[in-house]
Amino acid sequence: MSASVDAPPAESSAPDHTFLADVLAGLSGEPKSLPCKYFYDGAGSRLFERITAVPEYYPTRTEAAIFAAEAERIARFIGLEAVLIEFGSGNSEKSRVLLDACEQYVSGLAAYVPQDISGPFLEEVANGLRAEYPSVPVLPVVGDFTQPVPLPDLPPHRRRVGFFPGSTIGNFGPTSAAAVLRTFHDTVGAGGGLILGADLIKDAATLEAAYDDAAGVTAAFNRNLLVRINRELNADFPVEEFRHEARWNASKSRVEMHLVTDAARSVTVANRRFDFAAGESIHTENSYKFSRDMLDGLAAEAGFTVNTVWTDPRGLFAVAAMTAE
Ligand code: AVJ
Repeated sequence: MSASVDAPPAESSAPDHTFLADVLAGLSGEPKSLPCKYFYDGAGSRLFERITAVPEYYPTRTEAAIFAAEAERIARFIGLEAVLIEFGSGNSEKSRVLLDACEQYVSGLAAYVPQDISGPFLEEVANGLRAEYPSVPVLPVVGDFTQPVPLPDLPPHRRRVGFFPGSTIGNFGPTSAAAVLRTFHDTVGAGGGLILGADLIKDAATLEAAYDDAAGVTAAFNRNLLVRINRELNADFPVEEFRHEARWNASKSRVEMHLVTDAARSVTVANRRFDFAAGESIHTENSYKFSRDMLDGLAAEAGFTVNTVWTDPRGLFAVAAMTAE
């Protein structure tokens, strides 16, 4: 996926794109940008965990509340003895509520397939789940969810249901988001399902506060990308001179995160010089927000039909259940 207005370099995942090449390309662009997938080094992952606990960042806790409130209906959508495939499973925390619900309401799953890029961590998580859910075969797959991944030997003739929570889909522009869902469609096959967590459009103040919390955790998360570039790519960003900014871009339906330098300066990355004008920004992330119509459209583009959209009483966040045609 290449750079364009809808699909910023934030999404590039081609194997030949190294961290260095992506950073040099992003800083050479006009406007300057950096890929948001590089936020998640050790410190970045810990900062993201802390973001999910700040009062302004509603998505994580709201989605969890929807899963809890709708557990039975979600389990019935997954169906009898299905294979549940989580894309970008991390610690599989969000799947536990679905594993519990499937056990309680639909006599369990035929298998749970967590897919993640980190192999060693995935094995550790899988072992924990096997101990906790002895009746569920846990079949981890190492891979990047933007690429089709060969699945392990799955129980045959079972409905496959994908699980993509957390509004991770919001990091992709419209074209790439449809491509990601199309990849999921190919994995679950016709008659399969997808449970997608997506953040909803709302007032600008709520959206901007969620990405610029008063405690400064999101600011630290954003700046940590420069800390990482300094450390790993021999760069000299004066990190504290880059101001965190969160902007709701209504026409593109996304919250943008930027790092802004108020003064003109030059920065060196791996012996290459990049000049910043006063007030210039580095665009570090897009977080797209959806309406019900946008979810229907996105699903349709990828060959899915939306069955149900569950939301919270305030209508902040959506969990969509869709079926692959
Ligand atoms: C992990 C992509 C869902 O966009 O809300 C949180 C990342 N960035 N605060 C989001 C994020 C700043 C988050 N996602």
